Amino acid sequence: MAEDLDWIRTHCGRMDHGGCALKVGVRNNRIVRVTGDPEGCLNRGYVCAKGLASPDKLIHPRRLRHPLMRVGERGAGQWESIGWDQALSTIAARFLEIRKTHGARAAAFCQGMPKGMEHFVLIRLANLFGSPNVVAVQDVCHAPREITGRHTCGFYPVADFHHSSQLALLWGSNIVATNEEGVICSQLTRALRSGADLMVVDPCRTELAERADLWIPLRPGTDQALALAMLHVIVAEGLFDEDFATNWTWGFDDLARHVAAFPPEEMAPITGVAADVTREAARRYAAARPAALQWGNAIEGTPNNFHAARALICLMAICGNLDVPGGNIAAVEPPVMGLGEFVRADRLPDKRKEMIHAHYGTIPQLMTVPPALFKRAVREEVPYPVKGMYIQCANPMLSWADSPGTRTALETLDFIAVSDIFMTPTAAMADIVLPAATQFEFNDIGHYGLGHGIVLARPKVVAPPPDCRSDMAILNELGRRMTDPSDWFEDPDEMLAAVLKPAGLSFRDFAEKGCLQGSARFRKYRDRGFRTPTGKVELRLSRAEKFNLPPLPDLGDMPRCDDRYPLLLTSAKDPHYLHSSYRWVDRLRRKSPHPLVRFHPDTGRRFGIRDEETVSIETAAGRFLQTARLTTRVLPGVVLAAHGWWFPEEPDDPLGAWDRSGYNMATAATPVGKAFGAPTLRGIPCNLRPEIQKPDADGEK
Ligand SMILES: Nc1nc2c(c(=O)[nH]1)N[C@H]1C(S)=C(S)[C@@H](COP(=O)(O)OP(=O)(O)OC[C@H]3O[C@@H](n4cnc5c(=O)[nH]c(N)nc54)[C@H](O)[C@@H]3O)O[C@H]1N2
Ligand SMILES: Nc1nc2c(c(=O)[nH]1)N[C@H]1C(S)=C(S)[C@@H](COP(=O)(O)OP(=O)(O)OC[C@H]3O[C@@H](n4cnc5c(=O)[nH]c(N)nc54)[C@H](O)[C@@H]3O)O[C@H]1N2
Ligand code: SF4
Ligand SMILES: [Mo]
Repeated sequence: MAEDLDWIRTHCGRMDHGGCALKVGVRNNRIVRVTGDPEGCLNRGYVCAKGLASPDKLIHPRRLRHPLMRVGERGAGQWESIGWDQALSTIAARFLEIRKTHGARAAAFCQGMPKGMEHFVLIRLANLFGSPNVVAVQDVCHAPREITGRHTCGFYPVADFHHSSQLALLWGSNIVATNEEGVICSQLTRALRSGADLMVVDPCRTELAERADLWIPLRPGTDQALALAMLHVIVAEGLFDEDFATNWTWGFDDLARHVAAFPPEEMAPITGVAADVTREAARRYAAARPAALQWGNAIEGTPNNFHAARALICLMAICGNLDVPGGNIAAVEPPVMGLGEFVRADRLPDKRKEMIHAHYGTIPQLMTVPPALFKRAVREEVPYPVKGMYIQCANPMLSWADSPGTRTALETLDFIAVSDIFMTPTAAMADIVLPAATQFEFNDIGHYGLGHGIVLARPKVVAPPPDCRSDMAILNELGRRMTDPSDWFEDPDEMLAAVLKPAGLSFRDFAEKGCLQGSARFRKYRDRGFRTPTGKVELRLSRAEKFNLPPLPDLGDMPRCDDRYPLLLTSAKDPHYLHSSYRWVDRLRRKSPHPLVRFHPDTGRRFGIRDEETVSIETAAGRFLQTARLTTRVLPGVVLAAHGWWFPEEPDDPLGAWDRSGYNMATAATPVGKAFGAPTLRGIPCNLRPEIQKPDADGEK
């Protein structure tokens, strides 16, 4: 009976970037029902399957409930339950010992996809401890778009779905499945209902591609080739916004000359997109004023992500879509504490010079260590040795390129502590495992630092199991033990209060409001110019020489197939999971029980593979097994595999069969891009072979 429940309003988080306002019905400290809140500022009632299933993870019988200490070999699955005091004092002692012997930078702090405030508390801990090394997946997620944006136009240009657009261009973004950065798909559907056109750039005919006015099916890993060809058309046909190009861009003529070399006809064999389709896409994008370009994560998973992001910002700029309502905007943040202040950036003034990746001359403002370069530091001591790592909200064994190399790097470290809610393949490699409290179990702030001009309240709904603690609480306690206690807080709620103080709100007031949005202001450059060295949008990067990066967006190395590896491999996120997370939540597993690799029936015929057969997907770097799903939705010649698969139900393997079906078994950690240190996750030449054995032997949970 819904009537006898206590209904609490909060926001979803930790199943993706979060964003949906939820009404959560509770009885006796148990969540009984979840519904979308019709008053939610982004979702207006929408909720997805993951959101609905999210309470199940709190009560899963195999959830981590006590701190654990390793007693056998690393990865052997032998543990002893210990108390919190012992767990925290062991971590603090080992980190202090590493700092004493090898210096603070030999201790690393690792975060997965940021889930809430814990990400910023971890950076604060690293800064106060004195280590410049926060290792994170930003090289392939977020940083290429955000930091390239800051260098090119002074801000991170996000698609504005709060105002009407004539056209939404989804570029490597499938937001009905992923809700990227909380850009809630229902916002897009509202825009489409109110008449916006839709174009989709994707090697897969997704649900949205099907609805689109134009689907541009491109070969994975070739995004900048398509963007350069579109720029070519827009310049050659004079379709750009002349006023903006003349007054507000730097290097327009250089760009114009440069893109002359990329006619659609010459790019077609690379991108697989027919020249007339490229021309039509360019004309439609240029004609729509405003157009919102929702650029997704798919453009970031290659060493060329800098070129791809640069080319797309040039498109936004010359068509007059930057910082206009319904275009790609510099979102104004609400008046909460600035990130730099919260993480105490002032305490580590030399961080930029000291970080592992500084050695490689990556792009300025990349403040997290790319995993590929971190692993080199661990294994080869380049540029210096790293000995210990604290890992939270992350599963590098599955999520970093080159899983076998990641395992070796973890084996090489002297000390590893992991905070998670479940025993993952990564947690299984730790010396100490901490049981985290999670979504619904503590007060948190969502969307802080995401650059969308919004923060969301995530008030606590139920109490965590007695021995589970939030990451914020754990880090606060570690901070007190490893750094000057006076830099820490009474409790995590005091941290949240500090963040909200400039807004003049208590957490309770904030929770009452639900969300805080910055004021909507546009064309801010008219008053103060763009925040770049030239004050303009730098189509030609004025500091390129200083950064040792190309001044104009280029092709970089395009994927090259050959007889051995004739197909191109890529992935899309599974709508029912978050990366490698939650395969153990039955309600989700039933919806997506096996790792599926999708390819065209023509490809199946060519390689002698039938639907539902087990396939070995092979690249020059390695192989993994998934179940074939033949579908005309995927372009012929493209292999769309699932990412993040392991098998928590595997009874005899403490590492959950991490090496059977994980996509990163077949990605390499070299070469990496100069700007972001990113490896190749998309557009990898590959081959397919039928395999006799089933990928998840009994297929049962
Ligand atoms: N090949 C390939 N590799 C990729 C990608 C790809 O598309 N292809 N995508 C990349 C991208 S975009 C990203 S962001 C990364 C993601 O990389 P990760 O963030 O490492 O990925 P997850 O597998 O989601 O790991 C998150 C872990 O956090 C745990 N967790 C959940 N809630 C909590 C909590 O409240 N506290 C704690 N302590 N733990 C919690 C989960 O149980 C899970 O084990 O992967 C990247 N890797
Ligand atoms: N359900 C779910 N939601 C998630 C996540 C999750 O794991 N699961 N992860 C979260 C995170 S951390 C992130 S970064 C976002 C990512 O969310 P998105 O930005 O949507 O990224 P993907 O799902 O990786 O890919 C989006 C689309 O790009 C297509 N694609 C594949 N390769 C290429 C290519 O080379 N070029 C182009 N143009 N398209 C290509 C895929 O077919 C897919 O339809 O999602 C977040 N939300
Ligand atoms: S779309 Fe994301 S924020 Fe919304 S309910 Fe689903 S998992 Fe939660
Ligand atoms: Mo991501």
